[in-house]
Amino acid sequence: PLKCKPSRTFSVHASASAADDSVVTLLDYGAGNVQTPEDILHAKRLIFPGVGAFAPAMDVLNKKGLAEALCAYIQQDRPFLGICLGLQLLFDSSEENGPVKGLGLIPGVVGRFDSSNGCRVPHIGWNAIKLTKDSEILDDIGSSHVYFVHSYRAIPSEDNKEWISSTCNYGDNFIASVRRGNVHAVQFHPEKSGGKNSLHAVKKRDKMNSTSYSLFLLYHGLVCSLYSGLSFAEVGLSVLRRFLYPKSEATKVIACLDVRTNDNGDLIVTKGDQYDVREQTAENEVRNLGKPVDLAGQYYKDGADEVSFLNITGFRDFPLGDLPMLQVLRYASENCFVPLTVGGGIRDFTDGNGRHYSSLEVASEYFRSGADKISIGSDAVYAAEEYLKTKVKTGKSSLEQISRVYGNQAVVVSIDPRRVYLRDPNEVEFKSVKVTNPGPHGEEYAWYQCTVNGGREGRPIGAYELAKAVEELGAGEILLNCIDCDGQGKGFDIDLIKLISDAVSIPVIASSGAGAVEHFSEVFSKTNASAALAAGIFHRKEVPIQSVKEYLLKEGIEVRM
Ligand code: 1PR
Repeated sequence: PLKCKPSRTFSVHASASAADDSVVTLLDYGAGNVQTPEDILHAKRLIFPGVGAFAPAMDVLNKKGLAEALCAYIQQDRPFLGICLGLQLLFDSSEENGPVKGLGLIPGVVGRFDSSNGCRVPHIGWNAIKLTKDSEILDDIGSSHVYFVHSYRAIPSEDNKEWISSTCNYGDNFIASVRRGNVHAVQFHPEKSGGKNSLHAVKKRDKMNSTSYSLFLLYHGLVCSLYSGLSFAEVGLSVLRRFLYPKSEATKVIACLDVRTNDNGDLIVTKGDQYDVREQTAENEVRNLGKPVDLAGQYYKDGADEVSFLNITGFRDFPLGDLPMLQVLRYASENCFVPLTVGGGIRDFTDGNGRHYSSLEVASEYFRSGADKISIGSDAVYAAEEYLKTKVKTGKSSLEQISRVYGNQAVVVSIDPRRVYLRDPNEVEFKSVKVTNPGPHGEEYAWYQCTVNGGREGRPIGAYELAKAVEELGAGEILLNCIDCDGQGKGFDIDLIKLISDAVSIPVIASSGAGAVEHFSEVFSKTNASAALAAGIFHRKEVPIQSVKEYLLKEGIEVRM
């Protein structure tokens, strides 16, 4: 239900009427939505996902009179579930672009994670939580890890301790959830925390008929239905485990779908060799490896921690004209309860009729269609070049605008570098590394030249310089490809990934070249990558995601099983 297109009110049962207690109101204050304070005051139960950054969210809530209505609703102890920013807004204030005043219902200041203690910020990943009191809605979490994506967090204190129902450790011990009476809020994303799910599983487990099932939903405040279908014994064990052994962060395995239209006009998943996606046949057709929605659903079931869609011809097509891609996202998000990232073509655009679309509008449409994060390629390269040249942050680049409105945790920068060998590191002004495997003429060094337009054009900037610049401009994560390794199955470019993951304090996703389970453990043990992404081996069913995770676990690397 949480993946419904943002709506005012919807029902968990097709037959429910507005007077029915099973009607859930989803508070969506953004995107020109027309919600009013009355919608809140008349809600039977309210879910508040809270999207974007703290300041713009509070601004809208105040301007529309929603803040007052929300406070009244919560103070009356009516059923409420806040998610992520929907938790943070309950506190006194936030340091995000602030200080900014919050709803003031829970004492405390929402502050930024401290990256100086070695943790990457934003915090994007799967962590175990420690229950501190009966939270009712957390007792059914089937997985021992839940998904977080945030740069700011609230800290437990004497003043707010009566609210806290669970905490999590990520450098700091922070508040993972709060509960008082019927009011619940979670910092993590239950709707993205996978688990065996789902409504059906819960229903089956408790042998409920429709009526008692509906009561169950009401009683448990809706969200627990998003969690696993484990037996009570398993649930009990998992709860006990979390009390006793809260774990650290799990590494992530990401499945990537390179999507484009083939010569017949069908949207397909393709996969290139060093970015060349055409078959070496007389027809030279685009390699077709399946349908995007089907594959995404499959990878979710197989245990992928995230799924990425890259619209690889987005640089030349206008994404808002590419309705099938938006539809793919909508359908995929109905069946994938892990985070979805989408990239390709995110930039300002003027169409044939002279109508201008900002990159923010493009990104907003992707978010509305079900994306949790957007990924910017070419446009981030231009923004970084400009920034390095002028040393001025104009605030106008797509990267800056989108991260300002949606928060930097929602903005990934995808880098497409190509290795350029050097005999002497002083031959170029860009950062180079001593490579593990010398070049074709015995060169011992290389720099990594950034490219745009799907690797078609090299730019005068290195991956190292780009990564540092985009971090300063507001990127929350880096997707680090390598054209030389793409589709080769010989392993990730460890030299490159080490260079970049040591240079920035935001999370880095290692990509390109995975061919065996050992390649995943190698990248996690030799570099500071937070996640590893693969495409070809999953599409060709050479290595199942489950085997990758089992191998990592065997090697002592924490994963979400
Ligand atoms: O420049 O903002 O429009 O974004 C375009 C996006 O499309 C970028 O993220 C860019 O990486 C991607 N892209 C463009 N052309 C291609 C291509 O392959 N011809 N795909 C492309 C990039 C690389 C990875 C791939 C990994 C893992 N593909 O996404 O999935 O290399 O593959 P492997 O495990 O099989 O080795 P913009």
